[in-house]
Amino acid sequence: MAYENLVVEKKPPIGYITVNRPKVLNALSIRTVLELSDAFKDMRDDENIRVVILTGSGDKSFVAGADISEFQNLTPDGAREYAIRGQTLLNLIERLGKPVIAAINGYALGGGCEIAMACTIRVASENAKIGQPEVGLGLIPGYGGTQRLPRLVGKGRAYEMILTGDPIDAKRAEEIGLVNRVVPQTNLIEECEKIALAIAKRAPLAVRYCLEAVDRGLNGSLDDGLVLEANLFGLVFGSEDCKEGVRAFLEKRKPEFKGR
Ligand code: CO8
Repeated sequence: MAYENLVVEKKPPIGYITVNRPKVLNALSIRTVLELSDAFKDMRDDENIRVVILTGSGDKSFVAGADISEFQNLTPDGAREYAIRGQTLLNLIERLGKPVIAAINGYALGGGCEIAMACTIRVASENAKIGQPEVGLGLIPGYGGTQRLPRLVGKGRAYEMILTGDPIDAKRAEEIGLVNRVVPQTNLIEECEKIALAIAKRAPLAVRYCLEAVDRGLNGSLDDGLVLEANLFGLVFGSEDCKEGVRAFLEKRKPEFKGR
């Protein structure tokens, strides 16, 4: 697929996806959502890519939300389709089988906050402003904000953000656990790359199973999550990488993982 609204780059082991609509602060049009789905599937299927970094172009905005200009003629049924299309993309990101790091380089509002929350790890630049402003448009969040935000920061804090619609700054986002860390904008991608490379050194299958255990575990009961963890723990013992990791430790050398 030729991308009009994205810049996609691969420097294995890292893949980079940049939403590139700076004139509208990287707002997500329908086409952008479709392009993102295609780009993420490509990253998922490329075994040389171990971690994906998602960001927005320019120094002002990560993603300023869904493209509001496309809302004008939406019917209720069309709006439902619109929300499902976005939710499908965010589920794809959350369950990619490899980590996705959101490099939040400015505004992450509405759908922008929601897409960042579907990522595995969030790093924000000092100028970031993050929020769910939908109530100010007479809407409610439609790309998973009412579900992922309370899971990340707790019900009370999520209510405050969703009901006032007011964005919070990067420092506050770090305080409440909405972002993992805040860094100067000039270092943002470099900091994300450091995290990505630290993960890329580890066993790919083990990383994948950790993602699955945490993600699926959080959506169910503790008991079910523990069963899943035990099953995946058993499964990973059948991998060559597990044998290699244990052998390398005992032989006091670095492991060479193959993703098998
Ligand atoms: N959609 C379309 N255009 C946008 C958006 C957006 N979300 N955000 C900014 N733009 C455009 C502006 O219209 C403006 O265009 P132009 O130059 O042609 O006038 C350009 O980007 C620059 O924006 P501003 O001049 O407004 O820049 P400021 O620095 O003054 O303000 C803000 C920056 C505060 C980010 C401001 O632009 C703003 O409030 N933007 C809207 C933020 C917002 O409300 N986002 C949530 C949208 S709703 C949503 O995401 C729901 C997702 C789920 C959808 C499911 C529904 C079915």
